[in-house]
Amino acid sequence: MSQTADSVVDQIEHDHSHHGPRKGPLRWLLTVNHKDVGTMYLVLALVALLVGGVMALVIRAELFQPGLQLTQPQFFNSLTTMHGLTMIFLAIMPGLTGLANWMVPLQVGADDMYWPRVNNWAFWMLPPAALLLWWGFFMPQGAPGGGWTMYAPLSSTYAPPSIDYVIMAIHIMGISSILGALNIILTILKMRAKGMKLWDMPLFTWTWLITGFLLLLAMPTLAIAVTMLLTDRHLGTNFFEAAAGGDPVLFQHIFWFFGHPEVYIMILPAFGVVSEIVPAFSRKPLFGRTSMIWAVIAITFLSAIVWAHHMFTVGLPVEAQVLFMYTTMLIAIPTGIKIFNWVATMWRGSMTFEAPMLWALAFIFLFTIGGFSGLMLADVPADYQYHDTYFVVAHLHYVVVTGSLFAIIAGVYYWLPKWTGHMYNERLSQWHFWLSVISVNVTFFPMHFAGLAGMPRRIPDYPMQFMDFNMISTVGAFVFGFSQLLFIWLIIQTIRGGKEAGDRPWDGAKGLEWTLSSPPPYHTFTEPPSPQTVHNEGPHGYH
Ligand code: HEM
Ligand SMILES: [Cu+2]
Repeated sequence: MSQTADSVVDQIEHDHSHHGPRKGPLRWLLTVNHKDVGTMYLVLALVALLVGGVMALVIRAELFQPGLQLTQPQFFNSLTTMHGLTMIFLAIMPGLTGLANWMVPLQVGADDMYWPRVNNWAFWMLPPAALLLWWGFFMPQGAPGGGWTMYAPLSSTYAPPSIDYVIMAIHIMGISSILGALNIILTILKMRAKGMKLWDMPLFTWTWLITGFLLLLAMPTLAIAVTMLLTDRHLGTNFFEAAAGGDPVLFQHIFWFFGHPEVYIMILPAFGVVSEIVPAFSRKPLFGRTSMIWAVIAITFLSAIVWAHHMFTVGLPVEAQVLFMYTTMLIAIPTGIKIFNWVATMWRGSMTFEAPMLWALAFIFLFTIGGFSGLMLADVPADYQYHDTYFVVAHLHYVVVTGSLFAIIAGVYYWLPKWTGHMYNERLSQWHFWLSVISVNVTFFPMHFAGLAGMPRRIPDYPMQFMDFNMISTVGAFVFGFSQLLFIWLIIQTIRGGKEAGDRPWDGAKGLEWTLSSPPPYHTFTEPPSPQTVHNEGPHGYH
C-alpha cells in the first residue's frame, strides 16, 4: 500500500475543493460534501420507500379478500416484518437524515458538517445493511417473520437463520445513526455562524439537535436488545428463554425502551419541517417560538419514560399500568401546544397553498388523528381490547405516514427549488397531493373500524365479516402507491430543468438557506454569513 485511504481522500479534497464536485461515479462514492451526502440519503430513502411499498402492496393484495390467494402464511409474516423494518430504518430515518445533511449546515451558516468524512462513512454503511436485511428473502427458510419488534422467543428460538443477518443489519444501521447523530449535534453546537444564539436557531435545526440526543439514547439500547438475541441464539445464554430461567418480557422492556423514543426520532424532525413551512406560507413569524422548543424538549423527556404502554397486556402490576397510562397521556399537553401554535401562526396570516403548505396542513390535521388514537390506546382498559388489532395499525400509520412521511414530502417540495435551482411543476404537485391525501385516508381510516370490530394485526386470512373494510383499504393503498410515481416523475423533471427558482422562491421564507444562490455553491458558506445577515434572517429580524 503506497497511500493510506486518508491521504487519497485528502488529495481528492484538495484537487477539487475549489472547483466543484469530482467528475464521474466516484464523486458519489468518495464525496464528503454535505449536500452530496444529503442527496444520497434522500435517494436511498426513495428506493427503500419503493421496496417497502411493494411489500405493502403484496400484503394489501393478499388481504383484499378472505382466504389465501397470493402468499403462504410464513411468507406473509416475513412481508409484514420486512416492510416495517424497511420503512422505519431505511425510508423514514434516512429521509429525515437526508434533510438534515442538506439543510442543517445551510441553516446555521456552516460550510459543511463537522466531520465530513464520517458523514460519508455513515451513509455508505446503509446500502450494505439494506442488502443484508433484504437478503433474508432469498435464504432457504426465508426472511424473519416475528414482526419488526422481533419479540423473543419468535426471534431467538423460533427464527430462521436470516434473523442473524437482520441483527447484523441493525447493528450497522445503528452505528450509522449514532455517527450521523454525533455529526449533526457537533455541526449545530460548534459551527454556527457568529451571532446565531442557540435560541435563535431555526426550528428544523432545533428539532434535529434534540433528535440527535434521542438517537444517542435509543440506538445503543436497540443494539443491546438484538445482541442479547444473538447470544441466546449462538452463545448459550438464556436471557429470554423461559424454560431456562430467562424472561421474554425482559426483551419487550429493552426493546420498547428503544422503541418508543424511536417513534419520536421519526416525528420530531417532522415537527421541525412543519414549523419552517407554516410561517413561510402564512407570512408571519412562528407563534410561540420558545414554547415550541420547550414542547419538543418536554416530549423528548416524556418519550423516554413511557415505554411500557406497549406492554399493558403482558401482565404488568396494575400500579405500573396506571403510571405508564398517565405519563403517556401527559404527552398530549406539549403536543397540543405545538398544534395550537401552528394554528395560531396561520391565524390572520396571508396564507397561500403551494405544495409544501398543503402537505404541512395535511400533516397537522392527520397527525392529530394519530395523536387521538394514541390517547385511546394509552387508556389501559381500552387497550386490552385494541391491543394487537388493526386499530394499532391505523394509529401507527397515521403517525408515521401522514406524520413523518408527509413532512418529508413537504420538506422536499419546500427545499427542492433551493436544491435544484428550478421550480417544480405546481399543477402536477397538486395532483400528487390530492390523490395522496384522499387515498391515504381511504387506506388507513377503515383500519380503525376493522380493529374495533376485532380484526387482529399480522394475519394473512380473516373471517368474512372484515371483508368490506379490507377491500376499501386495499384499493386506497394501490392508489396511494401509484400516486407516488407522480412525485418521482416531478422530482426528475425539476432536476432536469424548469422555471428558474431564484434565491428565495417563497417570499415568506426566512433563514440563511435563502440567502444563498439556488442551487447553493458546492462549498456552501466559504464566507461565513455576516452577523447582519444572521440577524435579518433570524427570529428577531422578522418584519
Ligand atoms: C409520534 C409518533 C408515533 C409513532 C411513530 C407511533 C408508532 C407506534 C407503533 C409502531 C405502535 C405499534 C406497536 C406494536 O407493534 O404493537 C404504536 C403503538 C402505540 N402507540 Fe404510538 N406512535 C406515535 C405516537 C403516539 C402517541 C402520541 C401516543 C399516545 C399519546 C402513542 C401511544 C401508543 C400506544 C399506547 C401504543 C400501544 C398499542 C398496543 O400495543 O395495543 N403513540 N405506536
Ligand atoms: Cu410508545
